[in-house]
Order: sequence, then C-alpha cells, then structure tokens
Amino acid sequence: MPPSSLRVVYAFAREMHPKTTDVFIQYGTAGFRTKANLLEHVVYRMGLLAVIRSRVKNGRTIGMMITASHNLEPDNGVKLVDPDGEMLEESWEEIATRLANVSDNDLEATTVEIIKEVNADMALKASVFIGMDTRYTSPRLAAAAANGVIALKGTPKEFGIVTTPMLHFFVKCRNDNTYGTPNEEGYYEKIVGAFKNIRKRLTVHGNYSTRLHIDGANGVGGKKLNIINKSLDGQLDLQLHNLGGNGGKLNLGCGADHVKVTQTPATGFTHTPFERVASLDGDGDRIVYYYVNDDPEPKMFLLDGDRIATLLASYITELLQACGAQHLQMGIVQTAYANGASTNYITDTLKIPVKCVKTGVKHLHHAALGFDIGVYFEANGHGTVIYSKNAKNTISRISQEGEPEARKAAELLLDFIDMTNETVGDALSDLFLVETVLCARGASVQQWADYYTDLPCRQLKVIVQDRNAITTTDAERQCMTPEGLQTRINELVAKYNHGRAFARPSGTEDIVRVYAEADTQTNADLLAAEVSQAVFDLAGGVGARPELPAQA
Ligand code: NG1
Ligand code: ZN
Repeated sequence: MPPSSLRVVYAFAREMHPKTTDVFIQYGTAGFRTKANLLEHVVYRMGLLAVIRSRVKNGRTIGMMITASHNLEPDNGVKLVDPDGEMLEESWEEIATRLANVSDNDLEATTVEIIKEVNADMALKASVFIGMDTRYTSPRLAAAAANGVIALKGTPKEFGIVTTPMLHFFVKCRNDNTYGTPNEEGYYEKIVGAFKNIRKRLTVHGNYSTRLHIDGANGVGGKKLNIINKSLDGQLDLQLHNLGGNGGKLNLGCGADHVKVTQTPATGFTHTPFERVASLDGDGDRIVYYYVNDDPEPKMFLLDGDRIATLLASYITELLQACGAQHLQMGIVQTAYANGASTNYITDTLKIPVKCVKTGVKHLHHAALGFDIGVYFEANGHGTVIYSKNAKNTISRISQEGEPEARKAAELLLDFIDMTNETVGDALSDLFLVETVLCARGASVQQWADYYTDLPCRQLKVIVQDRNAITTTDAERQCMTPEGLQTRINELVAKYNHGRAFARPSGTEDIVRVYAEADTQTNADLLAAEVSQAVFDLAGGVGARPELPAQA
C-alpha cells in the first residue's frame, strides 16, 4: 500500500474518531484503560496498530479486546492480543502509546513512521479479531476498532460480547488450528467438553457438593456460564447471581476484585453458610472462591489465586506421580501479593519450586514457560497453567503405552490439559479445573480452606504527585526511590510478627499500592496504614495524609 493511500487514516480520524482530549494515555499492564469517553480515538488507532502488527506477523491474526475488566462501569479499555493468544509484546507498548497520543494532524505521518520502523509489509493481508465486554460504551468502541482495521485495509472480525479469555482463545485457535476452533462453540466444545469427560470418570463422593454459587459481577462471565449451564447435564448445580439486569451494576459491590480487596462477600444475593461461591470479575478472566460461616455476624473465608494455584499444582503433582511422569518439572509462579502462608505451604509442604515475579500477567506467563508445567496465579485470581510440548507428548505417550493405572491417570491429565485455557488466566476454565480437583478429592470448601491458613493482609492505595517517583527492585518487593522509603518500611515491618510490606506504583491506576501482612488483622491494617503514611510523606502525597485505623 503506497503511503498516499494512508489519507484514509486521517479522514476516518477526523470525521469519525477525532482526538478530543490532550490527556496523555499510556499502554500499561492491561493495555489502555481510562474513562470510556476519552478512548474512542485511542481504540481507532489501536485498530490501525493491530493491522500493522498482523502484517509484521506475516498476516497472522491479532486480537483486540474492549474492556476495563474489574473497573467500574464508566471506565473502558483496549488491549491487543498477540498471535499465540498472549499479551502484546512489551516493546510494542511504547509504539502503541506514541500512536495513541499524537494529534490527528500528525496521525498519518506517525503511522507511516511506525510502518517503516517495524518493517511491516503493507501488501500482506491482515486479520484482526475484536471482542468486547458488556459495558454500554463497548459497542461504540468496538466499531471504532473495526474502522481502524478497515482504514489500513485489514479484515476485522467482530465476536460481540465475549470474555477476555475467549478472545485470546479464538486468536490462538485461528493461528494454530490444533488448539481448537476459533469461535464460542469451539471454546465450549473444548473446555466444557473436557470437563464433562472428566466428570464421567469421577464419582461425586465425600464432602464434595455439586452446588456452586456464582457471583457474575454483573458482567460477561456469568452470562456465559448461564449458556454453559444448560449443557451441563447436572454435573454442577450452578446457582447464578449478579448476571446484570435487575439494576445490578458492573463490578459494584460484587465481583472478584471487590471480594478480594474489601475482604467482604458480594452484595446482590443471600449467602448460605458453608456453600461455595465463585466470584468472577467483569470480563471473566479472574476468579476467587469464598464461603461464609454461620456466626451471627458471618465471617468470610477467601480462597484466592494463591489457593487455586496450590490446589491445581498439588493435584497435577499427584497425577504426574500416578502416571510415572514425576520427572516433568512443575513450578508455581507468584507475585509479591501472594500471601506469605501460601509461599511457605508451596515450599514446605508441596515441595514445589516457586518463583516471584513483577506484577502483570505477562511476567508470570513468561516465568511459567521455564517449567515443563508452569502454574501461575496472581493473588487476585488471575492465572492459569501452561504445559510444554515435552509435557504434553510425555503424558500423551503414557496414555497410549502405559500400564493400566498410569494410563488412567494420563487420560485424566489430558482432559485436564484440554480444560485449561493456556493462553491467559480464564475464570471459566479455572472454575472447571477447581471443581474437578475438589470433586476428585471429595473435598468441601472448608477442607480446601484448611490446607493452610492465610496470614491476615491489607491492600491500600495512596495518591501521590508522580507515582513513578517510586521505583522498585527484587520483583517489586523493595523500593529503590525515593531515598529513605525502604529503610522506613523495613523499620515498620520489623515491629510486627510475620510482618511483610511493600509499595509499588500501579500500572493501571494513577496511584501507589501498599500491601502489608502480619500475624493479626489489626496488625496488618496498622502496618499497611503506617507504610501508606511513609509513602505519602516521602513520595509526595496529595490530599489528606492517610490515617491510622481507629483501633491503633
Ligand atoms: P496494578 O494496577 O498494576 O496493580 C492490577 C493488578 C494486577 C493485574 C493488573 C491488570 C493487583 C494488586 N494488581 O495491576 O495484578 O491484574 O491490574 O488487570 O491486583
Ligand atoms: Zn479481568
């Protein structure tokens, strides 16, 4: 395509998706994310970039997902998905940021510049898959995305409302047809199909109950489970809540992030003591479990991403042993937010290697690739399992040539692999994995919770002038700047039994996040507040200084 025909890039921008704001926007851990009304030009331009990316990848399909995940309704966002269903290559984040922020007048020239820089052959075909969440601003943004693709003569394919992990799955399948069929039916067929296969091999026994409550965060995940539920033949007794409609607002007072961060149950339905609840986030890529007890003031017990990781890893270990493939190296990848008790349990009880990396799924995914089988989860419930070719081949061989018992375990493991969305953390796939393990063990949710006891913890946010004034090292567990902050944190942590705390700039919000854990909830709350004050004082806090909790 000669650069002269890029005129249409400018024409579309001016006529349909003009840049109406000078607010600088950055491609962060989860793509671009901000108020929906600031995004239309950004999404249009990401449509352009997706076409360029597709051509750089020899015409392989690129994904675009319109969502702001667990954020509230007024926000929205866009992120690009690379050909194997993984997050956009990190070196392109700067390119995306540049393209999003130039003026409409400079858009054509910048597009030409980027095409040259990345050496895209504009004569090639380009294919872009587009998906969106349930926000009312999403259809408009998805249309802007498609226009961006069309402006550079790429072919958009719109999937409508899908979960984020579904879109990742479609992209992967489109580029690698051995993985599955690139549409919603293909997704159900593979992932739900594998769950049903497994259920035929297992008997419901012990304390496991098929009843599972779902907090759908009033987003897309619950809606899809409603579809899946109809085909489940009673293998699960799903009680669906917060499906949107009935006045429930997306992620407001419900959903995985609400449950995890506030450590309180979702609103919007009545909880029955000791019954499992799985809480999804707005775009269906995070899941946490919880239950409440029968105290007069019911207490909530949370089973977060760390719990899910340990549950899955311990079950996979058992199956590997049963099929005589224990030489396959399994590892767990976590971030600094992982509860210290989970890390100790992995090391001391499960005796599985564990790695800590920077926040952001791409870092976890990358580290997990270093194992034959890598289990990675953020504490917030975003994670999955990935299996190397070597692992898959070995298990497949055993399923054909092994002794009868080994064969059985290998067949189960093959279904377990099929049930896993390896491209990215997926609440629905994770749900089926968890339910499989609990069913196989005949375990109730309390028994699962008894595997280890979490250290009480607290997460807080601090507003500062420039969050990048805080720089970190050691997988974000230590602050390098501002000067004196780490020393202060060390002094505070030293006052508490089992104390641990850190502060890091968020990649998705203009804030600094503070995390603390300690022997009691009072102490965790106090330590988090004290560290917040230190951040406020030493890193240029804005507004009111964080207060210590009342009981201090
Ligand atoms: P930031 O805002 O950088 O902390 C949050 C989550 C990440 C990840 C991204 C993307 C926490 C503490 N942080 O990032 O784990 O999920 O959003 O959505 O949960
Ligand atoms: Zn999400």
